[in-house]
Amino acid sequence: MSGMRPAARAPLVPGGPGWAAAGASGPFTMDPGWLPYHPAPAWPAFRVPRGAVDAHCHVFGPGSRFPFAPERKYTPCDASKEHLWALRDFLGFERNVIVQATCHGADNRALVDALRSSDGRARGIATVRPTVTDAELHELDAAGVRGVRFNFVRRLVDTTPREVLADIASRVAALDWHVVIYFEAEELAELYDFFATLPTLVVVDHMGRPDVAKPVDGPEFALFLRLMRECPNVWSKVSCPDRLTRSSGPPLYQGVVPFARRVVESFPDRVLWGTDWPHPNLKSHMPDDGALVDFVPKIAPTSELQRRLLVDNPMRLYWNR
Ligand code: 0GY
Repeated sequence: MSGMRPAARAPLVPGGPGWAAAGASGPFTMDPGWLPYHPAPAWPAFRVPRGAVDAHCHVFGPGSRFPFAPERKYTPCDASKEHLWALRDFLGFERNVIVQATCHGADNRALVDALRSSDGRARGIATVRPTVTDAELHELDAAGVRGVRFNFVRRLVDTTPREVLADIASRVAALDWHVVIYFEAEELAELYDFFATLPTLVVVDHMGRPDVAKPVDGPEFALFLRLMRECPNVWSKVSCPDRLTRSSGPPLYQGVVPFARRVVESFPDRVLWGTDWPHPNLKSHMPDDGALVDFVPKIAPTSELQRRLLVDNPMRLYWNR
C-alpha cells in the first residue's frame, strides 16, 4: 500500500528474539546431546581494543542452504553468518576470521558466502582437497581466504597422507597463504618434523591442546614451546579455555591461564585469540562468550599485550592486502 513503510525487522542481538539455536535446518537433525551455542551471553566486563579481531570462529550452514558434508563426523545446530555478525558487534569486535568447520568438509560455500557478505570484515581459512584447481584457489583468495587448515584430530576427520598435505602447503605458499594446524598434544612429537618443515607461516589451534592437568613447565608443553621457539614462522591461537579446562571450569578457567599467559608473554607478536563460536563438540558445558572475552586480560595482562593479541597480530596476518 502506498505511504506505508514495511515493518522494520528488529536487529538480531545475542539473547534477543531469533538468537537461540533452533537445531539444524533442511534435511538435517542435530546430533543427540549436541550443546548449542549460549542462549544469552553476558556483556563482557573487559572492553576489547578498537579494531579487535575474533580470529577463530565458524559458521554452520544453515543446513537448508549450505548442506553439511556427507563425510562429517557430527551434525551441529545451524549457526549463521548473521548470528556471527551479531555476536561480533555485541562483544565489541570489528572483524572475524572464520575457520572452515569439519562438518562442512571441503565444501567451502557457507564460508565463502559469509566472507563475501562481510564488507571486508571477515577473512577465512578453508579446507581443500588435493584436487582443488588453481582457479578455485584464486576464487577462494578473492573471497578473502588466507589459509588452509590441516586437521589431525582423529575424532574430526579421516587421515590425509603427509605428502598430500605437503603438496597443498607448497601450492598455497604461492598465494602467500598460511597453514592452520589442529592436533592433540600427545601427537606433537610424531608430527613435529612435519610441522617444522612446512613452507608457509603456520598457526597452531588452541596451543596444541595441552593437557592443563599437567604442569605448565612439564615436558609436554615444553615441546610445544620449543616448536614456537625454534620455528619463527609458527604462531599460536591462545583460545578455547572452555575446551582445555579440566578441573577449574567456567567462568574463570583458572587452570588454563598459566599456559595461555606463558605463550602470550613469550611470543607476543605471534599470538591470536578467538571465541571459537559456536563451539562445536563441547560436552561439559557451553561457555558464555562474554566470559570468554573476560579471559583475555588474564592471559594478556597489559594493554600493550592485548592490542598485539587482538588487533596488531591478526591485522598483520589477515588484512595485509
Ligand atoms: C574448534 C574445535 C573443534 C572442531 C572443529 O572444524 C571442526 O569441526 O574445529 C573440536 O571439536 O575440537 O576449533 O572448533
